Amino acid sequence: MTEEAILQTREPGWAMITLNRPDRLNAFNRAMHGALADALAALDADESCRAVLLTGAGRGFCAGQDLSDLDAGDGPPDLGDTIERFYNPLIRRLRGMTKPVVCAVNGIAAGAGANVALACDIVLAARSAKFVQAFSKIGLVPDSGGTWFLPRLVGDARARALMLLAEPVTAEQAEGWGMIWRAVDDAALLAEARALTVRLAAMPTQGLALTRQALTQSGANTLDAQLDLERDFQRQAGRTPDYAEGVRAFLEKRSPMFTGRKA
Ligand code: T3D
Repeated sequence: MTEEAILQTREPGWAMITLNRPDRLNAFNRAMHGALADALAALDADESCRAVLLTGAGRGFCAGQDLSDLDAGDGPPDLGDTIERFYNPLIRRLRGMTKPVVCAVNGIAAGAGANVALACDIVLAARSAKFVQAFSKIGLVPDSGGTWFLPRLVGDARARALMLLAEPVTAEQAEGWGMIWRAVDDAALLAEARALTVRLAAMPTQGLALTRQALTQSGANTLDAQLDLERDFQRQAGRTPDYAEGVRAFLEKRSPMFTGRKA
Protein backbone atom coordinates (compact mmCIF):
# COMPACT_ATOMS: atom_id res chain seq x y z
CA MET A 1 0.00 0.00 0.00
CA THR A 2 1.37 3.47 -0.87
CA GLU A 3 1.85 5.98 1.97
CA GLU A 4 -0.27 9.11 1.83
CA ALA A 5 1.83 12.10 0.77
CA ILE A 6 0.23 14.27 3.43
CA LEU A 7 -1.61 13.50 6.67
CA GLN A 8 -4.48 15.62 7.89
CA THR A 9 -5.93 15.94 11.38
CA ARG A 10 -9.12 17.90 12.06
CA GLU A 11 -9.57 19.46 15.48
CA PRO A 12 -12.44 21.67 16.64
CA GLY A 13 -11.92 24.95 14.76
CA TRP A 14 -8.59 24.11 13.13
CA ALA A 15 -6.65 21.53 11.13
CA MET A 16 -3.11 20.17 10.96
CA ILE A 17 -1.41 19.12 7.72
CA THR A 18 1.74 16.99 7.93
CA LEU A 19 3.98 16.59 4.89
CA ASN A 20 4.54 12.87 4.84
CA ARG A 21 7.47 11.68 2.74
CA PRO A 22 9.94 11.32 5.62
CA ASP A 23 12.34 9.03 3.67
CA ARG A 24 12.90 11.99 1.28
CA LEU A 25 12.81 14.63 4.03
CA ASN A 26 9.31 15.46 2.73
CA ALA A 27 10.61 16.65 -0.66
CA PHE A 28 7.83 17.59 -3.06
CA ASN A 29 6.77 15.18 -5.77
CA ARG A 30 3.60 15.58 -7.81
CA ALA A 31 1.52 13.45 -5.45
CA MET A 32 2.47 15.63 -2.48
CA HIS A 33 1.80 18.82 -4.44
CA GLY A 34 -1.62 17.53 -5.48
CA ALA A 35 -2.60 16.36 -2.01
CA LEU A 36 -1.43 19.58 -0.35
CA ALA A 37 -3.21 21.77 -2.90
CA ASP A 38 -6.47 19.84 -2.43
CA ALA A 39 -6.22 19.95 1.36
CA LEU A 40 -5.50 23.70 1.48
CA ALA A 41 -8.32 24.48 -0.96
CA ALA A 42 -10.79 22.44 1.09
CA LEU A 43 -9.72 24.02 4.39
CA ASP A 44 -9.82 27.50 2.86
CA ALA A 45 -13.44 26.94 1.81
CA ASP A 46 -14.44 25.41 5.15
CA GLU A 47 -15.71 28.14 7.47
CA SER A 48 -15.54 25.83 10.47
CA CYS A 49 -11.76 25.71 10.08
CA ARG A 50 -10.32 28.98 11.42
CA ALA A 51 -6.58 28.24 11.46
CA VAL A 52 -4.19 25.74 9.87
CA LEU A 53 -0.97 24.20 11.16
CA LEU A 54 1.61 22.90 8.66
CA THR A 55 4.49 20.63 9.70
CA GLY A 56 6.57 17.69 8.46
CA ALA A 57 6.85 14.03 9.41
CA GLY A 58 10.17 12.59 10.56
CA ARG A 59 13.42 14.51 10.97
CA GLY A 60 12.91 17.10 8.23
CA PHE A 61 10.32 19.74 7.43
CA CYS A 62 10.76 19.76 3.63
CA ALA A 63 13.79 19.40 1.33
CA GLY A 64 12.17 21.28 -1.56
CA GLN A 65 11.73 19.65 -4.94
CA ASP A 66 12.28 15.88 -5.05
CA LEU A 67 15.34 15.82 -7.27
CA SER A 68 14.73 12.19 -8.22
CA ASP A 69 11.27 12.99 -9.59
CA LEU A 70 12.51 14.05 -13.02
CA ASP A 71 10.71 14.05 -16.36
CA ALA A 72 12.11 11.29 -18.51
CA GLY A 73 11.86 13.33 -21.75
CA ASP A 74 14.73 14.28 -24.09
CA GLY A 75 16.69 17.46 -23.45
CA PRO A 76 16.62 19.78 -20.45
CA PRO A 77 13.41 19.91 -18.41
CA ASP A 78 11.13 22.95 -18.36
CA LEU A 79 11.38 23.85 -14.68
CA GLY A 80 9.33 27.00 -15.31
CA ASP A 81 6.44 24.66 -15.96
CA THR A 82 6.83 23.02 -12.52
CA ILE A 83 6.92 26.44 -10.91
CA GLU A 84 3.86 27.63 -12.81
CA ARG A 85 1.83 24.50 -12.13
CA PHE A 86 2.81 23.65 -8.57
CA TYR A 87 4.97 26.05 -6.54
CA ASN A 88 3.44 29.39 -7.53
CA PRO A 89 -0.14 28.23 -6.90
CA LEU A 90 0.97 26.83 -3.53
CA ILE A 91 2.53 30.11 -2.41
CA ARG A 92 -0.44 32.11 -3.71
CA ARG A 93 -2.79 29.76 -1.87
CA LEU A 94 -0.87 30.06 1.41
CA ARG A 95 -0.77 33.86 1.22
CA GLY A 96 -4.39 34.12 0.10
CA MET A 97 -5.88 31.77 2.71
CA THR A 98 -8.85 33.25 4.56
CA LYS A 99 -7.39 31.97 7.84
CA PRO A 100 -3.92 32.12 9.37
CA VAL A 101 -1.37 29.38 8.67
CA VAL A 102 1.15 28.45 11.37
CA CYS A 103 4.26 26.57 10.26
CA ALA A 104 6.09 24.27 12.67
CA VAL A 105 9.49 23.68 11.10
CA ASN A 106 10.49 20.41 12.76
CA GLY A 107 13.82 19.92 10.95
CA ILE A 108 15.71 20.96 7.83
CA ALA A 109 13.82 23.28 5.47
CA ALA A 110 15.72 23.41 2.18
CA GLY A 111 15.10 24.95 -1.25
CA ALA A 112 11.40 25.46 -1.89
CA GLY A 113 10.79 23.88 1.53
CA ALA A 114 12.41 26.87 3.23
CA ASN A 115 10.35 29.33 1.21
CA VAL A 116 7.07 27.48 1.74
CA ALA A 117 7.72 27.91 5.47
CA LEU A 118 8.43 31.63 5.03
CA ALA A 119 5.14 32.04 3.13
CA CYS A 120 3.19 30.99 6.24
CA ASP A 121 1.89 33.59 8.70
CA ILE A 122 3.72 32.59 11.87
CA VAL A 123 6.77 30.30 11.78
CA LEU A 124 8.01 28.38 14.79
CA ALA A 125 11.11 26.23 14.37
CA ALA A 126 12.67 23.50 16.47
CA ARG A 127 16.05 24.61 17.82
CA SER A 128 17.73 21.83 15.80
CA ALA A 129 16.06 22.93 12.53
CA LYS A 130 17.93 24.76 9.78
CA PHE A 131 16.88 26.79 6.76
CA VAL A 132 18.93 26.46 3.56
CA GLN A 133 18.42 28.32 0.30
CA ALA A 134 19.88 25.24 -1.40
CA PHE A 135 19.19 26.35 -4.97
CA SER A 136 22.65 27.70 -5.88
CA LYS A 137 24.21 24.33 -5.05
CA ILE A 138 22.46 22.82 -8.07
CA GLY A 139 22.54 25.81 -10.41
CA LEU A 140 18.99 26.99 -9.75
CA VAL A 141 17.35 30.25 -8.75
CA PRO A 142 15.49 30.62 -5.43
CA ASP A 143 11.78 30.17 -6.06
CA SER A 144 8.49 29.85 -4.17
CA GLY A 145 8.62 33.55 -3.35
CA GLY A 146 12.03 33.32 -1.65
CA THR A 147 13.49 36.33 -3.48
CA TRP A 148 10.45 38.32 -2.29
CA PHE A 149 10.19 37.07 1.29
CA LEU A 150 13.80 36.78 2.37
CA PRO A 151 15.10 40.31 1.68
CA ARG A 152 11.97 41.73 3.31
CA LEU A 153 12.52 39.59 6.39
CA VAL A 154 16.28 39.75 6.88
CA GLY A 155 17.45 42.61 4.64
CA ASP A 156 19.26 42.58 1.33
CA ALA A 157 22.80 41.85 2.59
CA ARG A 158 21.81 38.69 4.45
CA ALA A 159 19.38 37.52 1.76
CA ARG A 160 22.04 37.88 -0.93
CA ALA A 161 24.69 35.96 1.00
CA LEU A 162 22.25 33.23 2.05
CA MET A 163 20.98 32.77 -1.49
CA LEU A 164 24.32 32.96 -3.28
CA LEU A 165 26.24 30.80 -0.78
CA ALA A 166 23.45 28.40 0.31
CA GLU A 167 24.69 28.70 3.89
CA PRO A 168 22.39 27.11 6.48
CA VAL A 169 20.68 29.35 9.04
CA THR A 170 19.92 27.86 12.44
CA ALA A 171 16.51 28.35 14.04
CA GLU A 172 18.01 30.66 16.67
CA GLN A 173 19.76 32.77 14.02
CA ALA A 174 16.50 32.88 12.08
CA GLU A 175 14.67 34.16 15.15
CA GLY A 176 17.38 36.72 15.90
CA TRP A 177 17.29 38.00 12.31
CA GLY A 178 13.50 38.32 12.25
CA MET A 179 13.16 35.56 9.66
CA ILE A 180 10.81 33.53 11.85
CA TRP A 181 8.70 34.24 14.93
CA ARG A 182 10.38 31.92 17.42
CA ALA A 183 12.84 29.04 17.92
CA VAL A 184 11.60 26.54 20.50
CA ASP A 185 12.99 23.41 22.13
CA ASP A 186 12.57 20.42 19.84
CA ALA A 187 10.43 18.51 22.33
CA ALA A 188 8.10 21.50 22.79
CA LEU A 189 7.64 22.40 19.11
CA LEU A 190 4.42 20.59 18.34
CA ALA A 191 2.71 21.48 21.62
CA GLU A 192 3.63 25.18 21.18
CA ALA A 193 2.54 25.21 17.55
CA ARG A 194 -0.76 23.53 18.40
CA ALA A 195 -1.41 25.99 21.25
CA LEU A 196 -0.71 28.92 18.92
CA THR A 197 -3.05 27.50 16.27
CA VAL A 198 -5.81 26.91 18.85
CA ARG A 199 -5.37 30.51 20.00
CA LEU A 200 -5.62 31.89 16.45
CA ALA A 201 -8.67 29.71 15.74
CA ALA A 202 -10.55 31.40 18.59
CA MET A 203 -9.76 34.92 17.36
CA PRO A 204 -11.81 37.17 15.01
CA THR A 205 -11.09 35.27 11.78
CA GLN A 206 -12.38 37.96 9.38
CA GLY A 207 -10.33 40.69 11.06
CA LEU A 208 -7.24 38.48 10.95
CA ALA A 209 -7.80 37.80 7.24
CA LEU A 210 -8.01 41.53 6.51
CA THR A 211 -4.89 42.21 8.62
CA ARG A 212 -2.96 39.53 6.69
CA GLN A 213 -4.09 41.04 3.37
CA ALA A 214 -3.11 44.53 4.49
CA LEU A 215 0.37 43.33 5.46
CA THR A 216 0.85 41.52 2.15
CA GLN A 217 -0.26 44.54 0.14
CA SER A 218 1.90 46.98 2.12
CA GLY A 219 4.96 45.59 0.27
CA ALA A 220 3.81 47.18 -2.98
CA ASN A 221 1.82 50.18 -1.72
CA THR A 222 2.72 53.80 -1.03
CA LEU A 223 1.77 55.11 2.44
CA ASP A 224 -1.11 56.96 0.84
CA ALA A 225 -2.47 53.85 -0.83
CA GLN A 226 -2.02 51.87 2.38
CA LEU A 227 -3.95 54.47 4.38
CA ASP A 228 -6.85 54.11 1.93
CA LEU A 229 -6.66 50.35 2.18
CA GLU A 230 -6.72 50.50 6.00
CA ARG A 231 -9.83 52.69 5.82
CA ASP A 232 -11.58 50.21 3.52
CA PHE A 233 -10.55 47.16 5.53
CA GLN A 234 -11.57 48.83 8.81
CA ARG A 235 -14.96 49.53 7.28
CA GLN A 236 -15.31 45.81 6.52
CA ALA A 237 -14.01 44.73 9.93
CA GLY A 238 -16.42 47.09 11.66
CA ARG A 239 -19.36 45.28 10.05
CA THR A 240 -18.39 41.83 11.36
CA PRO A 241 -20.22 40.16 14.26
CA ASP A 242 -16.83 39.65 15.94
CA TYR A 243 -16.23 43.40 16.18
CA ALA A 244 -19.65 43.84 17.82
CA GLU A 245 -18.88 40.97 20.19
CA GLY A 246 -15.39 42.31 21.00
CA VAL A 247 -16.74 45.71 22.00
CA ARG A 248 -19.68 44.21 23.91
CA ALA A 249 -17.37 41.86 25.82
CA PHE A 250 -15.01 44.72 26.66
CA LEU A 251 -17.81 46.86 28.03
CA GLU A 252 -19.28 43.94 29.97
CA LYS A 253 -15.82 43.09 31.35
CA ARG A 254 -15.87 39.47 30.11
CA SER A 255 -13.90 37.37 27.60
CA PRO A 256 -15.21 37.63 24.02
CA MET A 257 -16.67 34.63 22.21
CA PHE A 258 -15.69 35.13 18.58
CA THR A 259 -17.36 33.07 15.86
CA GLY A 260 -15.21 34.05 12.88
CA ARG A 261 -18.36 34.52 10.80
CA LYS A 262 -18.67 37.12 8.07
CA ALA A 263 -22.17 38.18 9.05
O1 T3D B 1 11.04 21.30 -10.68
C1 T3D B 1 12.06 21.85 -10.19
O2 T3D B 1 13.05 21.20 -9.92
C2 T3D B 1 12.02 23.32 -9.91
C3 T3D B 1 11.75 23.59 -8.48
C4 T3D B 1 12.76 23.66 -7.59
C5 T3D B 1 12.47 23.89 -6.16
C6 T3D B 1 13.57 23.41 -5.26
O3 T3D B 1 13.26 23.16 -4.11
S1 T3D B 1 15.16 23.20 -5.86
C7 T3D B 1 16.04 22.66 -4.41
C8 T3D B 1 15.87 21.18 -4.17
N1 T3D B 1 16.37 20.76 -2.91
C9 T3D B 1 17.67 20.60 -2.65
O4 T3D B 1 18.53 20.86 -3.46
C10 T3D B 1 18.04 20.02 -1.31
C11 T3D B 1 18.66 18.65 -1.51
N2 T3D B 1 18.92 18.02 -0.22
C12 T3D B 1 19.99 18.34 0.54
O5 T3D B 1 20.79 19.20 0.21
C13 T3D B 1 20.15 17.59 1.82
O6 T3D B 1 19.42 16.40 1.72
C14 T3D B 1 19.65 18.38 3.04
C15 T3D B 1 20.61 19.55 3.31
C16 T3D B 1 18.23 18.89 2.84
C17 T3D B 1 19.63 17.44 4.27
O7 T3D B 1 20.89 16.80 4.40
P1 T3D B 1 21.04 15.55 5.38
O8 T3D B 1 22.48 15.18 5.37
O9 T3D B 1 20.41 15.88 6.67
O10 T3D B 1 20.13 14.39 4.74
P2 T3D B 1 20.44 13.51 3.44
O11 T3D B 1 21.15 12.25 3.85
O12 T3D B 1 21.06 14.33 2.38
O13 T3D B 1 18.94 13.16 2.98
C18 T3D B 1 18.20 12.09 3.56
C19 T3D B 1 17.50 11.34 2.45
O14 T3D B 1 16.59 12.25 1.80
C20 T3D B 1 18.50 10.88 1.38
O15 T3D B 1 18.00 9.69 0.82
P3 T3D B 1 18.75 8.28 1.15
O16 T3D B 1 20.17 8.43 0.75
O17 T3D B 1 18.56 8.08 2.63
O18 T3D B 1 17.99 7.28 0.32
C21 T3D B 1 18.40 11.99 0.34
O19 T3D B 1 18.73 11.57 -0.95
C22 T3D B 1 16.92 12.32 0.43
N3 T3D B 1 16.66 13.69 -0.04
C23 T3D B 1 16.95 14.84 0.61
N4 T3D B 1 16.58 15.88 -0.13
C24 T3D B 1 16.05 15.39 -1.26
C25 T3D B 1 16.11 13.99 -1.22
N5 T3D B 1 15.67 13.23 -2.21
C26 T3D B 1 15.16 13.85 -3.29
N6 T3D B 1 15.08 15.20 -3.40
C27 T3D B 1 15.50 15.99 -2.41
N7 T3D B 1 15.37 17.32 -2.53
